[in-house]
Amino acid sequence: MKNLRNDFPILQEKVNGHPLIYFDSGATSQRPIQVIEKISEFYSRFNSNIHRSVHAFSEQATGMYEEARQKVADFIGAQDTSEIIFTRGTTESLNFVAATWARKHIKAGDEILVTEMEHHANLIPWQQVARQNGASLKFIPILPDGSLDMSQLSTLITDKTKLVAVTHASNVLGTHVDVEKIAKEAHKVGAKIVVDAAQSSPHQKLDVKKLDCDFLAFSGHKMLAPTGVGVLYIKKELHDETPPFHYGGGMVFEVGYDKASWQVAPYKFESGTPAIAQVIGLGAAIDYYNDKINFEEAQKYEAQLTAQAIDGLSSLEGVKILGPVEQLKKNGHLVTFVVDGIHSHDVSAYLSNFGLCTRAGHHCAQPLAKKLGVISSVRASFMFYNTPQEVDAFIAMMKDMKL
Ligand code: 7TS
Repeated sequence: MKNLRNDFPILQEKVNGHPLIYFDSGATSQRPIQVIEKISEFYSRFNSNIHRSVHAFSEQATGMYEEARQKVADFIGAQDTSEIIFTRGTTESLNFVAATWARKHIKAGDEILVTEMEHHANLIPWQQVARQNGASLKFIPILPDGSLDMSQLSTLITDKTKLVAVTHASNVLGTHVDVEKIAKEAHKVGAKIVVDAAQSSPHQKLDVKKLDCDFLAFSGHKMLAPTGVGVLYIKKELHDETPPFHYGGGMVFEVGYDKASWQVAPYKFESGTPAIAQVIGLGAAIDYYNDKINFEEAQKYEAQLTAQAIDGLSSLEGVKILGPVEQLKKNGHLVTFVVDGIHSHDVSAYLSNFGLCTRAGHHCAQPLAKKLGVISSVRASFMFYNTPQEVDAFIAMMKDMKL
């Protein structure tokens, strides 16, 4: 893993004379030079709009954009490129499903099931649908150790359940969710399942066929790609029953003054000029993963860093770790904690003085924070480009802070 650091120019930066230690990849990852150069090359040599003009540049840019779609489809095991819709990110992808399939198919009296540990992006859209369509929202509870209480699943999924929306990995607790099992239960009653893969896509091999999900969302920027691009996977069988999200140029087949008809997927679901360079940058990020990252090895390595951080933090008095510690040590990529008597913002600001980036706050999961009784916490999140030496430095800083 060590050599991979050289691919990330920002990791050479210094903060107050200290080497940058970037433990905030859960918020956004860093970008390798291969992705940075691909975007620069696109604007310098190939820039053009896509799917419109027939000149050579437009055709070239269209080819590059569609090539990225193929890369994403292969990367997540989709059966067809039409299942890959480019959005602005996870938040937009989840809002997309809420505003289209869910608004159309969820009726009064129906139930939507989510977990108690969702990011706001996978909670508020369903609150809105439930309110607007007269449905109710139910929750799979978490256990005291931060794992999901799967024993409740069969009673929570009923004939009224129309949609289950779950995170694949929690951005606060790091908990991994058995999506396959939930999908199986959901499908038994004819419900659809939406997966928020924002925190899993950078760290583990996704396989939409194996997960058997109906919709899956993730963001490019958390997995080495630019901001402004994300993915919504929509299972092919649902393309006809899912209405378009936005209307306008690019997604139409024929338009009259009084009505219009749509192209087939994926174009039906992408209107207006998309984030062309960012999509191509996402393609370059996937190339990077394919060329350089073995997911199993990377996950093991990140879990070792996580275990090292957990052990170090556990040895400090007054530090409490949130989340299922044993699971995190096996396959986690983050650790979230609180320090007795010191606000998480102060902890994070202290670490920042020494060049260490963590995230502090409620991590966009306020209901979870309230449930845990911990309104604000500090999160250190790791990526394959972090090192054991950085974790040692982190623990040493924490020790000094406590003195
Ligand atoms: N879902 C999960 C599980 C997330 O972690 C995030 C972002 C989102 C959805 C939203 O993704 P976006 O790309 O649309 O913003 N999570 C975080 C985080 O944990 N810290 O900063 C952003």
